[in-house]
Amino acid sequence: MREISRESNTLELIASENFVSYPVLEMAGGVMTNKYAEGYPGARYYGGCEHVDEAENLARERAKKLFNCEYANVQPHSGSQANMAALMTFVNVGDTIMGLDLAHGGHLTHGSPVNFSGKLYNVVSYHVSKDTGRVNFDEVQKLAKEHKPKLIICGGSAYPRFIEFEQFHEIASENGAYLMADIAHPAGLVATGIHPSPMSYCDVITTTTHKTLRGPRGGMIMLGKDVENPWNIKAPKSGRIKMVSELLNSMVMPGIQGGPLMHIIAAKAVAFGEALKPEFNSYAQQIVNNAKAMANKLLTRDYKLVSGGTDTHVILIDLTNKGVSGKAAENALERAGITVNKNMVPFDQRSPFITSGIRVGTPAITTRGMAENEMNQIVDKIDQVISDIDNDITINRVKMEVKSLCESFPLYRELHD
Ligand code: DSN
Repeated sequence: MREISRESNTLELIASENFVSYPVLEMAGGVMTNKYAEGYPGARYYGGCEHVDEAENLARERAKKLFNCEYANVQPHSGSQANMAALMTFVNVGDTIMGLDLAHGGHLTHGSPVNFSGKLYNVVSYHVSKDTGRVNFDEVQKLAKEHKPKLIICGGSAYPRFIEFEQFHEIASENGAYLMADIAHPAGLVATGIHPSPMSYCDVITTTTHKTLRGPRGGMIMLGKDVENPWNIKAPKSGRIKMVSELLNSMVMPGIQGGPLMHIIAAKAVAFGEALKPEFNSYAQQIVNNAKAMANKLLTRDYKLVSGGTDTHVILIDLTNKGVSGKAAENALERAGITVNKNMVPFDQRSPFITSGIRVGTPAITTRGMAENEMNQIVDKIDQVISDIDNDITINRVKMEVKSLCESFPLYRELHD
């Protein structure tokens, strides 16, 4: 109950979070949590799988329709595990991969030295340009030519602009590299056509199922087109060359996972069904409208935004000119009932534990029904806290205002009835 109260009475601006619908919440908390189902529908290592088979087939079919792709594996427990299975399918330990530096908006699994991806592979990181805050394609081209990576990852966790699939595809093709897209952040925008689709440009696509897609927290792997594997790996009995989808399936299970989380897979099926409805298009468009409204208002208050704005749900604010660290801003805003995360900005002089920036996002507040008018009010509140960061009176006043705003946009009425 304390967590429901926290979620209900605060403004959730963490770009990677969202509020699932009540049916998704019910399914995620349902009895399928009890069921073991190692294997895939129709080929399990356990009896009693008829209902979970139906759920997994439904999730797969809906995912394929949503993203217009030929293959979807809905078993990865998280985005990190989707990335691990994709990388371990396409590249061998010791091979060279390229990804966006974590400190420039990438993700841990895109080659950070503290992650499996940085430990198993030879990582060459690319960056954003200092002047534009967008991917520096001159550098990507130069590094790809010099290091001849086996695979390039595009996408990230704090990149406010559309992922440039076409430009990455050109560079990957010219240099003989596979291209993997991690669309965890904009997946809901991709599914609705607001963000370009990676399907015709990338060899493999991974995502999470929450964030802008508004499903339960989990992962997924997709192929725009399933093809015979280029490594000539054959099926043991028939000698037939296996499809890439078969290699991905066996890398997810038994390669890196055992029993899939069937309650979460069933909840993914429910969420994908919701995302296929026309209302979801309006929701996804409003996420972006809200982020743009928030970005514009922040600019009028002299906040510096990495890349100058946003195309998506993410805004990365560089607080250097405000003389406040990301950590101090996150703490003060949290005390005022506004939840954000501290985030490094490109070329940050501070450590990841302090940072010079904060990342904000609009998926969750958009789910509550908030629109442009509320975005302006929220920026006012953020600004009041950051401009008067040591003043408890200001922080407590904003906290009361936040609670009152939240009460006008109730969350999970079903849990209060
Ligand atoms: N940790 C997620 C995020 O906040 O963006 C990505 O995995």
